[in-house]
Formats: sequence, structure tokens, C-alpha cells
Amino acid sequence: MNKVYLSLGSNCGNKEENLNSAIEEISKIKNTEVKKISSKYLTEPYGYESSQWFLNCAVLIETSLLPDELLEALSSIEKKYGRTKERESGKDRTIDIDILLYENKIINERNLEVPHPRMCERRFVLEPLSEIASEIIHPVNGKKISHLLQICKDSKKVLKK
Ligand code: PH2
Ligand code: MG
Ligand code: MG
Repeated sequence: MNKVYLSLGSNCGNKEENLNSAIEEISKIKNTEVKKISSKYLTEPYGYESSQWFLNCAVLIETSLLPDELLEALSSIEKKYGRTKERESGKDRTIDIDILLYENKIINERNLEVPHPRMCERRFVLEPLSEIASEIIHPVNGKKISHLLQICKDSKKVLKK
């Protein structure tokens, strides 16, 4: 079984329910178990302007799916919750599920980059992740997640619910 860390986010509709439903769906993916769920955090939109704050959390799963297979399964959950390019207004989204870390793998494919290329700059990712993976080492920069959070310069607000 492979340990995989995910970041979940929602800033449309009932955000709490969206995250919970997505986690429930993730637990139903074949050969996949949800092992840890962080607290949920209310977070200021990062990288663009929106009046809609996000609810974010991090999840640890164990899966025997390969990265591509997992990506496919996660994308279909996003689609099920109405995540289509057409329906999104700007960058607001009902549910976004990103693969942050897949064991120690480094993947640089057109449709999948792991570790997530922007995770270290984002407090809304590191704060929840640090709750469930503080001692995990980032396979590219060799730093612990707890340390990446300490040195993160992102000043957008991240409030534990
Ligand atoms: N996701 C983004 C861009 N900006 N900001 C917050 N606070 N939370 C997110 O999940 C988020 C974001 C792109 O996926
Ligand atoms: Mg994202
Ligand atoms: Mg995404």
C-alpha cells in the first residue's frame, strides 16, 4: 500500500458538506483507505481575488492504485460534484482534490506533477498537512513539512475551524 497525501478545497455551496462527501467518496475508491483527516481550515483565497473563502483540509490515504489511476479516480469525484470548466465562475470551485505527495515519488508528467509544484508556497496546504504529516520529508527539497510551514512566507489567513 502506498501512502498518499491529498489536499481538498471548496469555496462554493455548502463547503463543509462538500469536503465530507468528497472524503466519503475517496474512501469508496477501490483498494484505497482513508487513514487520517486533518481539521478543516477557513482560508483566504490564494492567488486570485474572490469574496468566497475556502474550506481546506488534508487527508492521508493508503492505496494500491498507481498515480495515474488515482488521479483518474479523484478527477471523477471532482466531476461528480460539478467541477467542470464551464460551470466554474473564475477559479471558484465546489471541490478540488490535489495529490500533494505519493510516497517519495517524483512525477513530472503533463497531467500530473508530484509533489504538488506549489504546495510549499501555500499556507492553506501546509497548515492542514502539518497536522497529519509534520515529520514527513518533502522528497524534492528534503525538508520536513513542519519546517516548510515555519518558513512559509504566505501571509494569507488560515483559520482552524
Ligand atoms: N486553491 C487554488 C487557488 N487558491 N486558495 C485557498 N485558500 N484554498 C484553495 O484550495 C485554493 C486557493 C487552486 O486550486
Ligand atoms: Mg488546487
Ligand atoms: Mg486541482
